[in-house]
Amino acid sequence: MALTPFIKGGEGDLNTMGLKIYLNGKLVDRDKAVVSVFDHGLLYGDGVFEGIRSYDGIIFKLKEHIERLFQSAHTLMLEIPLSKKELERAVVETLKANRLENSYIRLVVTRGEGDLGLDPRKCRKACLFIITDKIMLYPKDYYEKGLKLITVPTVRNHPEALNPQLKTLNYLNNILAKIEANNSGFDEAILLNAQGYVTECTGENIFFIKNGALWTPPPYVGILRGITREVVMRIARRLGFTVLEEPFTRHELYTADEVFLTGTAAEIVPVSMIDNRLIDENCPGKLTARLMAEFKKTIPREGVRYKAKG
Ligand code: PXG
Repeated sequence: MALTPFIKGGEGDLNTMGLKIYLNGKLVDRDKAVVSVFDHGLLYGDGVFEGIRSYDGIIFKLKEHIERLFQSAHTLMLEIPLSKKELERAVVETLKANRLENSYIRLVVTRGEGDLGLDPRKCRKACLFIITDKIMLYPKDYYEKGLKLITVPTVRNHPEALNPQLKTLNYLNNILAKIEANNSGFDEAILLNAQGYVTECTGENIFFIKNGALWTPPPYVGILRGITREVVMRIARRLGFTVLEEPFTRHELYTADEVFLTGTAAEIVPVSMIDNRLIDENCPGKLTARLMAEFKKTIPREGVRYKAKG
């Protein structure tokens, strides 16, 4: 998890012991949802995942998340044991079993059980599980006052080493960056690539606004092609912004009019300060606030509908 969320109660079972987990075709109790210590997801981080959200009985951009999961798995030559349609149904079934209308959904596929060597050919069958839980919301303060970011020494993974476009179970690059931000007392980290260009934060994409144009780094600098990022770029174009996917350095961020981050859990969250440079004292800025409002409106329209209760 990138930023620090709060768990919202009031729905489902507050005691997570009642939670049902989808594990390899079955809905099992939380304490029965266990995987082998020989699973290569655990031994090597060999696997893929998605973090998804549902809002009032609509799974936001479910098809896009499933598509990205399949694309990450394709590059890793990891065979997902369900079709896209079956996976969609499994997500809905898990939400229904837990009677969750507003939920955080974690979809995980690991290489499965193998031996202690790293050769994936030893893993006969992938392991698939789905956790649905109460939604975790970020503190209201983040949206009203903005985040304080710091660029960290850890460099974003080089795309030719482990492409950040793959959402794999190996998140150590991001975790190191998060530790560095924590140690410095900042809310979140900005990772640069080896050439010094801005990439993204530990679990969010980054945008800035300057003279009415919206900028965000292109995927080739080394970022996850965020689904929220795509939605925000589309909304911005519709609102008449010039949207630029071009590499930029920290200087462009320091001198921006407004900066914000996007992600499934965070949605759109404004940034007030970067490396102790004040970005925007009226946080969120006018244009960020407009995008935040428009984003809220798109949520009910873009997803897979389900009935959690009854
Ligand atoms: N960059 C990185 C490195 C991410 O991990 C994003 C950008 C934003 O992508 P989406 O598609 O969400 O707009 C992410 C997403 C979690 C969690 O629980 C992480 C993400 C999303 C949801 C939950 O850690 N990261």
